[in-house]
Amino acid sequence: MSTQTFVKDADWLDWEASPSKPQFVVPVGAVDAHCHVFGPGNLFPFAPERKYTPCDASRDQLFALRDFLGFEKNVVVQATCHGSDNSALLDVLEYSNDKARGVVTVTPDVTEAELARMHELGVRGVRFNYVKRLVDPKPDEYYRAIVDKIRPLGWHVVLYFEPSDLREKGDFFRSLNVPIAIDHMGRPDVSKPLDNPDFELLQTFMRDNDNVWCKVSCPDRLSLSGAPLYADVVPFAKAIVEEFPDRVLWGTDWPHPNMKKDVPDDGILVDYVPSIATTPALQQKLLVTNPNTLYWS
Ligand code: 0GY
Repeated sequence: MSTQTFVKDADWLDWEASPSKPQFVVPVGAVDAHCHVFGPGNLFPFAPERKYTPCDASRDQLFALRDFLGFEKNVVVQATCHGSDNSALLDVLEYSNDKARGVVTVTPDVTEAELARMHELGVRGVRFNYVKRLVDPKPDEYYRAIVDKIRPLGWHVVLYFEPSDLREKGDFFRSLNVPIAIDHMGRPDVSKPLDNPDFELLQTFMRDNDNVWCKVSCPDRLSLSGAPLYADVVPFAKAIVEEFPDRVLWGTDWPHPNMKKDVPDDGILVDYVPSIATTPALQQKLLVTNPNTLYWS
């Protein structure tokens, strides 16, 4: 066991320890398809190359939140503060009783044996992060080498990018030729009209590529109007849910890294779901059918 201790960033905002109980009752079998764990740092040290040092957010705290919100399962996505050391995430999978799947970060020198072990534990994807405040960009060949290694396992790529990245890298993303899941709708600027060219590019990308999925998550990161309604994000997320009902995913994003003003209440985030998936049929696809198709079949 590591005995290293970490001091969170001076401006770090801790996750909300007492979220409200959602009024929206999620359907049976619902999956929180985007969340993270942080450490605990003394067990699973943060990466030397990290760009932020968070508070701890453990496996058991994640499971407690899952149960409190009424979800059945989690998809845990590797957070950049852990670099390519996926130990904390794999520990969640190992103790989840098959109720968690994972999306890891690996380097091109990852071995077949390492990937096979991860698959066995429940990993189904790798994450490529293009957000420059979180990671230093890598050349296309770096990512392509990883894709060549994960393709035989049937995994997908989770992409976290901003609108300018889709403009620059869209052709490269298309050429990867594996399923793609986009984090947080590619971070649209919701102060712009719905029919702005950047958001239209995202929609076109999804229309042209039926292996592209989209997480309609993180209104808290995108909204200027704020909680509890996140009204300015609703039209964007709703448009994606209604046009691509079979390729949308949703997650809390707990423990909400790098929030600078306030941290969302996870119960209120769950209550946001019916405003973007407005019928029981859409809610069933978003929260149950789609994540089970991508992660448990
Ligand atoms: C998110 C968003 C953020 C952070 C990370 O891996 C990460 O560090 O994804 C962010 O700061 O926007 O999905 O958690």
